Amino acid sequence: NTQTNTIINLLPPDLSKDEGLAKDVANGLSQYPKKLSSKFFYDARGSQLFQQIMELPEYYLTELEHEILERQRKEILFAFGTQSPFQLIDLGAGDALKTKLLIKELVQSETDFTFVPLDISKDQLQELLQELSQTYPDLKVTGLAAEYFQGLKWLNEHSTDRKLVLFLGSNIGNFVPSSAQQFLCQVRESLSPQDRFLLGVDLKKEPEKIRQAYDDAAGVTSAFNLNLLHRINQELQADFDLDKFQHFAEYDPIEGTMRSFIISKEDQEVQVQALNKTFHFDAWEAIHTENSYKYTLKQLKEMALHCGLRIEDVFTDASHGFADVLLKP
Ligand code: AVJ
Repeated sequence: NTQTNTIINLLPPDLSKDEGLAKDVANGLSQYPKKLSSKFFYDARGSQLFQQIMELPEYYLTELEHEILERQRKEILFAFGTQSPFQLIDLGAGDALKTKLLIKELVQSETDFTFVPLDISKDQLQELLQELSQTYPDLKVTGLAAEYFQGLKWLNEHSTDRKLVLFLGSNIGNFVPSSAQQFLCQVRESLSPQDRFLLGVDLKKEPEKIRQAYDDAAGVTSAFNLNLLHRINQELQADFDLDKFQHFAEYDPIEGTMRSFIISKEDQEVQVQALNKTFHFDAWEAIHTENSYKYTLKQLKEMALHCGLRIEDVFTDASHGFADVLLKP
């Protein structure tokens, strides 16, 4: 069976993130409308800023999902059924803040399981393993440095344990609906009949509440968004003047799309040395940097059904603003 208390690295050694960023910048800033991918938010500084976002009063998502996992963790684990040894697989684990609520419950009830945090950041995994070994010396942990489906495939080849796959925090919201659909179907492909998938989704709600979660009064989300330009300055030797750009966030209640932008406050040119390119920005031209999709349970049910996944249970907070949905192949 799978080795524990170690990190298994499935990422190619030269998976240079810079190359990914360079490509994204070269393509995204030559198009109209301009765009950059939200997956590049998370350098060291960006990850720190995201931690701060999760503590903001406006960013309700974390609090609501925390409430769900805090109050209903027993029910969630009971619905899955923890009698036989299983793997608790956390896709994009990060600091596993919410997963730790489940881990705590499982450890207290002396359940036999292996925690498998999966992330593309080896540093994050290292830190998480370190911390968990101190809190729970007997916990079995296998860190997987991998892309989502590469990791799931590897686990299927190396273990016969049942699986509870987690994709929490409304991370699915960053996918446009067609990609979210594809993602669900790919997860479905990796599941055996006894396995389950717990998906965290932010639900449609009062539009102004959603908008403010992405445009907080303290300006942390603005700093998080603009950090993308800072990162491009650092890693691709660009000369973005952050004072000449501003954060803008709008919610489209029909599509359920929270969109974030970086707006050029004036007509300007920016040089990116590593690309040997200059990009022109018109006054008030926008760069689209992120989508955070919001769903209804009905929409989610249909997307799941399309891939042969059924909703076994829905766990929501008291305000029905967020849901952790237990899906069954
Ligand atoms: C980490 C993708 C769930 O979209 O709500 C927070 C990222 N962006 N504030 C989200 C984010 C701006 C977040 N996810």
